[in-house]
Amino acid sequence: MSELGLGENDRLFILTGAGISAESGLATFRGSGGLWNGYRVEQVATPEAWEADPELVWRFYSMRRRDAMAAEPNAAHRALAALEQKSGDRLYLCTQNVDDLHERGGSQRVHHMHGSLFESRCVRCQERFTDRAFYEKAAALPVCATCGAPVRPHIVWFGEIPLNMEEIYAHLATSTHVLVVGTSGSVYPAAGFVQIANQRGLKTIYVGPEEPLNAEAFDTIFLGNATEVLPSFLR
Ligand code: BV8
Ligand code: ZN
Repeated sequence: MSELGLGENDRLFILTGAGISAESGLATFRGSGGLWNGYRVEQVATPEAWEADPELVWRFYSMRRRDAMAAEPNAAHRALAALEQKSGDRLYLCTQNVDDLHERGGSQRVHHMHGSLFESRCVRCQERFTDRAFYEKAAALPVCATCGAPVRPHIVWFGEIPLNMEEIYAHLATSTHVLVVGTSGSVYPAAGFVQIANQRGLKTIYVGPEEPLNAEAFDTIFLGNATEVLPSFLR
């Protein structure tokens, strides 16, 4: 039985946020004083921002994609991958992050509820673009090779509906434990998952260096950096 208190038949729902990538050098949303190169994330991560200035939004995500490509996964990403190895399909990893460090840290199944920096879609015919070559040449605002319409980041902006919510709720309904790592609990519906877990009597655990806004909803809080705390769950 690890510090997580997982038994043989327990099922673990994991939610991660920007904090798990902080030690890989990727800025968090609120750690940077909520500003990205002078922009509030709510200003550039909205459909209105895209309508008003698609080039600015495309540049904002191209900068974040470059940062993500230059970053390396850390011991926290690798610990969750090792936990997946041990638990198989009894572990469901949902991330709010749009970087690919969980995958590069070894996790096989990752649900990006807010989309990914490495996926874009045509605003008209919805064609998806995921190959890296697309990004290398698409410095300026790309257009769809099929229909000529603009291509947008496949990212869930504020006011948009997170991806595969029914899949997330289904896993919350069948889990016995919820582990939340490195998220301030400031954005919904992600910040509300722990309340759903409480209503179902699940064991709820938080890991991070400071209490999240929804701290009162957790049974246990391990205060510390993810790279220090998560590997201890494997022992
Ligand atoms: C929706 C992709 C309907 C973009 C993101 C008023 C009240 C309540 C809600 C609302 C409201 N007005 C509007 C809303 C809804 C809104 C919302 O919640 N707004 C907030 C600002 C109030 N939500 C939405 O619009 C969502 N859609 O509601 O649709 C719906 C609802 C239910 C069901 C169906 C439909 C869509 C929101 C998605 C927006 N996109 N990301 C991009 O990346 O550019 S959000 C983005 O910010 C993240 O993905 C994440 O979700 C969120 C918060 O970021 P965090 O990951 O928590 O990072 P943060 O910096 O905040 O915190 C970092 C944490 O790490 C800290 O706690 C820190 O202590 C910790 N940390 C630091 N170092 C470490 C560490 N932890 C561990 N180790 C370390 N070393
Ligand atoms: Zn198209």
